[in-house]
Amino acid sequence: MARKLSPEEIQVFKDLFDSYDPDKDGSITVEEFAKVMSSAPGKQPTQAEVEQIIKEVDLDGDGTINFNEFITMMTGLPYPPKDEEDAEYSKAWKEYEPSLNGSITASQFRQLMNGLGDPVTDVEVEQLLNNVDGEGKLSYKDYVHFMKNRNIEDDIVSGYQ
Ligand SMILES: [Ca+2]
Ligand SMILES: [Ca+2]
Repeated sequence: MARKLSPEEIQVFKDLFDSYDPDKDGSITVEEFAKVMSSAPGKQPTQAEVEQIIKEVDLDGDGTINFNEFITMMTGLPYPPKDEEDAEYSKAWKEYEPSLNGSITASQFRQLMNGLGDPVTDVEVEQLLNNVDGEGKLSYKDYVHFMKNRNIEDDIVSGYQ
């Protein structure tokens, strides 16, 4: 699992980022990047080379490097770190309820869990829906909460095996 950056490390990156971003607008343009590169010793990169670097680092495609992209470039790891579990949960949920703001029914929930290869028992569904709003529907928040608690229980159980 990716190690989280400490606040001190983030501050170091922030200072470095600021030195690339003299107008402090929160993004490094091709021009700003080229300026730093050209003040560094060694071979001067061409405009095309700088553009190429920016292109590789520019994850959101806006033509500049923001702070998150900068850290990703420096560490070689996605920043902010993605919670892979959450991504998996939301992907499965979106097949039934794309906005993440609505709710799904018990039978949709069952299908969703089957799709994850993690079927739920009737008792689990019943308990879950009883704990929720009494309308027999499940919000995204309830679902994530359930998934997290369920995995913790699984971990505890497998810890004794
Ligand atoms: Ca700037
Ligand atoms: Ca960008």
